[in-house]
This record gives sequence, C-alpha cells and structure tokens, in this order.
Amino acid sequence: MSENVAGLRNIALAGHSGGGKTSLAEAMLYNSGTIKRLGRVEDGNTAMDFEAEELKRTSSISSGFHQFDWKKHTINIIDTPGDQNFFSDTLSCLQAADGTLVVIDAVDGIKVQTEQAWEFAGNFQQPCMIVINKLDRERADFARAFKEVSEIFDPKPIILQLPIGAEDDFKGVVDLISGQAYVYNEDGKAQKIEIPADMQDEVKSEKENLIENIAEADDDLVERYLEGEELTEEELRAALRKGTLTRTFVPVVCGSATQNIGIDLLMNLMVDSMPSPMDREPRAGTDPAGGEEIERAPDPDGPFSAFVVKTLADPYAGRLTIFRVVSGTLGSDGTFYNASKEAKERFNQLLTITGKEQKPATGAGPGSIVAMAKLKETLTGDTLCDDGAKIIYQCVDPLPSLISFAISAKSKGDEDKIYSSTVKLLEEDPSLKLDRISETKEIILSGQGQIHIETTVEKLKRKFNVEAVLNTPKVPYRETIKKKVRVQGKHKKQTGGHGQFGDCWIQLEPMARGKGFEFVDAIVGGVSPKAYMPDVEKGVIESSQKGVLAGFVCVDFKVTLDDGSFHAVDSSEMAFKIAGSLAFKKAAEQAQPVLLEPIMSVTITTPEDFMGDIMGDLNSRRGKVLGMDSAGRKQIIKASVPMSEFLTYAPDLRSMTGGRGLYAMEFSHYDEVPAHAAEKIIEEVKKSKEK
Ligand SMILES: Nc1nc2c(ncn2[C@@H]2O[C@H](COP(=O)(O)OP(=O)(O)O)[C@@H](O)[C@H]2O)c(=O)[nH]1
Ligand SMILES: [Mg+2]
Repeated sequence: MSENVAGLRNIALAGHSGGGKTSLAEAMLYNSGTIKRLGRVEDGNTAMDFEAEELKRTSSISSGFHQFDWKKHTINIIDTPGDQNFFSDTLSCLQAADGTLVVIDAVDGIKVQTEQAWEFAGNFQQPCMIVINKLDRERADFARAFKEVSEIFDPKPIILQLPIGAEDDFKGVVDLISGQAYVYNEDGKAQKIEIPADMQDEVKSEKENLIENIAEADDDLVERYLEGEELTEEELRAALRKGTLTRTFVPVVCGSATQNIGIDLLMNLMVDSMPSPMDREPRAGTDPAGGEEIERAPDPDGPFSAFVVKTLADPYAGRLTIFRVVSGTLGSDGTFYNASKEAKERFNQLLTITGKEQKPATGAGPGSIVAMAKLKETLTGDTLCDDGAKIIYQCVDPLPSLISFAISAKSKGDEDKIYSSTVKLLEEDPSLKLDRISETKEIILSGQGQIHIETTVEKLKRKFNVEAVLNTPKVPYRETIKKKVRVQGKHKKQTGGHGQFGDCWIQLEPMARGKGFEFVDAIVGGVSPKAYMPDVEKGVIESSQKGVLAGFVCVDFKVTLDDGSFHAVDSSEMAFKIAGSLAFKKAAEQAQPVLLEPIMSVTITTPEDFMGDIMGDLNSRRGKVLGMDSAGRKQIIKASVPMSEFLTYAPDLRSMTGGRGLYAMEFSHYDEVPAHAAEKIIEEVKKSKEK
C-alpha cells in the first residue's frame, strides 16, 4: 500500500455491460506486471470476474477491487457491473472512488445504463474520463462514438487522442498534446512512429481544438492562447489536470482492451489527470452526539474515519467488509467504533483486496480501500471511526426494488433454511428485500430485476446448499364497501341448559382510501351492557379479515355500534363476538363490496424510438400515463399501473427496448379493481379454493 496519499488513485470503471470494463482492468493489471497472463472474460480467467454466477454469464454481477503500481503511483481499480440488475452495488462502490473512467463501446455506443452510470459519477461530483473501447471491432467508429458522447454528456468531452487505423486494422493512437504517435505490439508494448501522412491534417486541426478546450481551464492560458502564444506541453498537461479535476471537461481517449492498444497511455493519464484523495473536498458528516455537521479532511494524522461500501458473505470464511478510509490511519489490527451501529469492533488483520484474493496489509491511510474479515456488527453503509472522534457519513441508500417473486423451498423442510440463508445474502446485497406477507402467507424476495433474483437463487444453492423455487407472487388484493347500511347481528342458540345470546345493531359505512378501520361505540343508556362492546368489536375485526367477495381482508370502513340487547343468563363474550361477526358479514354483503388492488407508481426511462411500444404496452396493462418529460435523448414516462399487471415488467421492458429501457417503481396506493377484472380475480380465487 502506498503511504503516500497524493500518490494514490481510486478509479472506478463504469458503463454499460459488455463495454469492456473487466477486460480493461485485466489489461491494466497485466501492463503493470501485477498479473502474468492476460485473461479473457469469455475464458472465465480474468482477475475481476471470478464468482460462479459471473463466469456462467461471462459478465460482472458484483464490483471487483484490485490494485497495481504504475509510474510510482498506486492505483485502486473498482470494476463495477454495468447491468441494471446489479446497479445498486455499482452505486455503492462508486462512493469509494475519486474519479470514474467511463467505458464506451465503439460499436454499440451509449446505452441508457451508460448514462445512468454517468449520472452516478456526477452525483458524487467525480472527475471523469472516457475511453472509447473496442476500436478493433468491425463497425467500430471513433468519430461516431465521440459525436454521441459529446451530444449526451456534460461536462464537455474533449478529444485527447486519435486512433491509427480502424476495425481490424486498428493498431495505435496519436497523443495530441505531445504530437506523438504509437503503435502496439501483441504484448501491449508501445513503439513510437511518425504520424501517418494521411493523418497529418486531422491531427493538426484536432490539436488546435484540444488546446483551445484545455486553455478554458485556466484564464491566464486562454489569454495567452488568444494572443497567439505557443503553450508548452507542461502547461497544457497541468491545465488538463486542473480542468478534469474541476469537471470543466472530460478527456476522451481511445483503445482496445483485449488487444491492449492504448492502455498504457490511459494508465499514464489516470496518474496525471485523475484526482488523488488529497484533491477531494473534506467529507462532510454528522456528529452523532449533537447532530451538527462536521467534516474530515484526508489527513493521515487526523482521527480515523471510514465508510463501508461492500460486504461479502461467505458461509465458511465469514463476512468480508470493504471500506474506504476518509481520514486518519489504521494499523494492521486493532479496534474501531462503528458509529452507525453504536458498537465497538475488533479486527485481527487489515486486508488488501486483489480480485478474488485478499492479502495482509500493514496499515491504511486516507483514500485507502481495504477490508476486514469476520466483523460482527458492521454492514454496508456503516461509518467506522475513532472511539474518541465520532462521526457518521451519509452513504447512498440501496436502489429501490423493481421486481418481486414468491420464494419457497424446493424440498419440504427447507423453508426455514431458505429464509435464514437469504437473510445472510441480504448482508452482501442490500438491494435485495425479503418480506413475509401475512395476507398471502408468502415470502417475497424483491430485487432489481429477474437476473438479479435468479443469481440470488443460484448463490443460495452454491453458498448455502439450499434450493429455492420462484413463483409469481400473489397480489395482496383487499376488499372494501361503498354504501352505508345498518343491520342486526343476532346469535341465539338454545342447547338444553345454558343457551347463547348476543344481539347487536351496527352501521357500516365506507371511509377514505387508506384510512383502515374504525369502531365507534354509540350505545346510549343501558340497552346492552358496556362489558360486551369489545367482544362485538372483536367479532367485526375477525370477520373483516375474510372479506365477503373473495376472502381478502376488508379495509377502509367504519362500524358504529348503536343498539343491542342481552339476556341475563345466556349472554356471554363468545355470543357477542359471534353476533358482531355475523353483523359485519351481513352488512358487507349489502354495502356494495368491491375489490381493491395495489397500484404502483412507475417511472420509465427510454430512448425515444421505443416510446410508441412502451405507451401501447402500458395501455394494455391498464396503466395510466401521468406525465412525460424528456432529458437529452431520453424520454421519461410517469405512470400508475396495477401491481398485478406489472409483476413481469422487467423482462418485458428488456425485450421491448433491447435492454435500453430502465424503470423504477414503488407502491403508491390501493384502488378499486374495474368490474370486469374483479370478476376474473374472484373466479380464480374460487377455483383455487375448490382444488
Ligand atoms: N474486440 C474487442 N472485444 C473486447 C474489447 N474489450 C472487451 N471485449 C470483449 O467484450 C466482451 C465484454 O467485455 P467485458 O470486459 O466483460 O465488459 P464489461 O461488461 O464492461 O466488463 C468480452 O467478450 C470481451 O472479450 C476490445 O477492446 N475489443
Ligand atoms: Mg465486467
């Protein structure tokens, strides 16, 4: 680990799945001599993709961490997943970085997922760089890809390099600042060449553009440039760094990760133009004692503070907690205070993460991304600090879930194991949610998408040896009534000696949506002894749990008990409870009962081309479009859609938009089911009961 904070670079790789992030990390590790062989994603032998679920899909599902030394600097690389299913982890791990390298596919261009990753980096105010990758592929086009990034991304992307050759023939790059051309051998080693004759003009004009752009970062330079003065390479490099760090612009470079072309120059740029932890503003947090805002600068001699970005759950090795140090210095073992959990913890060995392995670390200063094993209390999002200098940092929340499945055990007897094992997986994946729904008696597993849930089931099998089955969850329908009625509930039984007698009059009326249930005792005088009133209420509640239409819980009603009679000998608590229950059932049947269904509020983000299909599809799902908006080339649709129609939206949107559409949803409210749909639902419930 570098003791030198200014010599540290924490860089996240972000962008849509398949752009080449994992391959790029592999090339960097190889060039730095950290790994001896250049692995390939499709061969399943890269340093950053190693989990079984990643190897099976040849795609990252979880952020990988590694570090290497380059030009006397230490670079921590964070290889994030680009698939929306795993974006919550991407978002969390981006917090550990000081800068983000956005990887663009020179063939496929920008996808919505790339834009989302861009927004994540922007939210954290991170300086960014863009690499246009895969320039060796058929139909790769640097100019087209750059045009696209300049239309969409802000701060302004600026060209730093031009490719030499295209597609099959892509063999090197021209670095515009130095005016130097490089071609690469098969081992990623650069060799200087003359700028090819047919590129001279292009290089000249792009260099002028670049100088003009870079000068913008520095008023003094602009002035001198406009006066026609020649700026030195050193001045330009200093201004390039300044402009990148202040997010005035975003440098764009070109390369091929798998051919290892241009990657060494990119690594140089990460050192020269990306921030060290010292370049970041002090991090603000709150003092848990008084709640006021305090901050910590990246000072190795300051009080220790850090925040957790990721947790790995291993049934054998236990928990592995990955965190970023903000301030102070940590030894190789010791204790710390977890301010989020208000607990002291001890750790035995500080660890550096190198892909799937961990190595002992001697210590960690500001900016370090390190790990500890087997912590008891600490989870993702927690703040760790000195016992004597407490602070809590605000970390990002997991992304809200988008899809739910009912999860159950494949073999009988595994029910409890499914639940307890999934709870352990929640530790490493806070974007999963597990709920027991009393209304439907199901265990519901929710996550970011179908693939997210499927990989979770695979992990359950691999890590905990328990097999789960997924089903579409039952929709928690409810019932309510629409009319006001008054009825009598009378329970009278003469069975030899002691009889049973309970008698009450209730008024049943609707209440506003979401109001639940209210019981009013309006009995005046001594018509029926007060002592039995709670029993009538119990009867009403019990009966309302099984609605008259299809047995769903009945809500949003008010019951007023206004009359009744009793028998000195035969009346009992039980008899009045039964009377209350009968009264409710009778009243509900007369009060125009209807079904209610949960309605989700949905936000869909899509490229314009798919708008027509998406709107038509929403219509067929009984969706109501509430508004439309555009942001750049993206269209944003807000709609409300019944939950029952939206259970399988994730895969459907994926296929409608070729994976370019995104959506977010949350529960909004309950609403009446239209009559024709209600009939069907009631029919189905009856059928399933007959079975
Ligand atoms: N031809 C070519 N293929 C590449 C390049 N970079 C990545 N790939 C391939 O693209 C696929 C996706 O790469 P990967 O690194 O997993 O992308 P990620 O999802 O962004 O991590 C893999 O099959 C890689 O071998 C490149 O520069 N050129
Ligand atoms: Mg990857």
